Amino acid sequence: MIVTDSLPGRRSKRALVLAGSCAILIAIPAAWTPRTAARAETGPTAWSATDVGGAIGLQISSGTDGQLCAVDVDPDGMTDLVLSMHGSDPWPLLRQSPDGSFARSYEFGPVSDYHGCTSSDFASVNEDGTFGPPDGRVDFYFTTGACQGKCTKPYPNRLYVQTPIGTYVDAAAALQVDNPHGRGRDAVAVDANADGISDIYVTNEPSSLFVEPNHLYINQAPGFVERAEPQATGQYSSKCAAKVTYFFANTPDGFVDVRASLGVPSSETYRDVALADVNGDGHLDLLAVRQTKFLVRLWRGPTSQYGAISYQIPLQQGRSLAVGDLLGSGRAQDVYVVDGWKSGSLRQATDQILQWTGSATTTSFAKYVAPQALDTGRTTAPLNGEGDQVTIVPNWAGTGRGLAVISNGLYVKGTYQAVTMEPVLSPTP
Ligand SMILES: [Ca+2]
Ligand SMILES: [Ca+2]
Ligand SMILES: [Ca+2]
Ligand SMILES: [Ca+2]
Repeated sequence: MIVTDSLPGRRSKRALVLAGSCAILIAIPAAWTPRTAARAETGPTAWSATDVGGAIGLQISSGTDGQLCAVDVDPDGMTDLVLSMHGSDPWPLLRQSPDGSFARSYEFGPVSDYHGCTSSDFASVNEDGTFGPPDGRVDFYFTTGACQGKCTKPYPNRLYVQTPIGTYVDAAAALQVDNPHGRGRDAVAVDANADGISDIYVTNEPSSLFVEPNHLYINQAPGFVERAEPQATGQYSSKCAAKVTYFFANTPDGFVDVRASLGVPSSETYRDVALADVNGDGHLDLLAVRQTKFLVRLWRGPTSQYGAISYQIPLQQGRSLAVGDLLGSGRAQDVYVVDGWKSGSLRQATDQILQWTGSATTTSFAKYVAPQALDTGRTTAPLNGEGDQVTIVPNWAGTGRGLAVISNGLYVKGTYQAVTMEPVLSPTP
């Protein structure tokens, strides 16, 4: 998953942490301000997880290997989606209506081996077709794989800059962020040099023919220049191959690996990771998905930090997690965990939704079972796809509750799910 602090209209802070294991890349602001909304004093006593994908236009079957984008493009206050189709189809822009349904309004082509998407205001399109500085309109950056690094054909990343009429023009080559032989994986929009303008950090998987490191592209508005980052770029691809997760802090001297100083053991590798204040004490906690477990490392002060596992549950084939406000408490502290398909099983393991129920001295979560993904028509396992990534759309349809959008087509096609937590009201006595 990707969390970015550099959405349009929100000035970024300088320091951030990046964590990576090939396809994991997150950025967080330096300063953390706890939200103050209170938990409802009264309310429903039970919740049910429901897949509403069919009703709202998201029940789409596709290969999905890659990170979708969730951002308000209009902007009308409702979060819109660019769905990952991997290399199956063009990636559609689906705009959210007030009733919570999504309608296709644009397609990002051509069909290519897209793996990642990140959004921010990177540039603008001038009347004469040249590119100018950021203009307040949301743009999109797509990373592209490169035939596993085994061919000489270029597979450029795309920087789709929004025009005043809501169409998009690819500026990647003109602004020098196309990286045509990089085996692109995840990317994140982040203001690395604290000038108020979104920059781009892109990760590349190692390949056999072209050895491309990761890149940090600094936005000159318009145009990008690469900033040399020995820690974060030159060595990163080989680290990715070694399946190591790093925590990079952005310092005046560049990115510095702060994993050890955070107390996180180097033996622990993550398939996905998030930093969120799940217990509401004002400090970010570390949540992670490994292949066989979901774990929480609550922040335990300046000396012990993330040094202890506070909570864990076993997984069959852990894939991804997202943190958001799924139950309408006013706090982004509910967790959706994607458990995927384990070889030998007929279907995916069941995803789980976790709600913090602990206190200042105890650590506990209420667990809710998520609906299974639909069968895809396959006659061999996995019948319902594999389980891939989860993204939480905040305040879906103005309900105050988030919508978990789950892709399931990692290596074989799967159907998107859109899971909402619905209150189960007790009958009046
Ligand atoms: Ca919108
Ligand atoms: Ca723009
Ligand atoms: Ca910048
Ligand atoms: Ca906390």
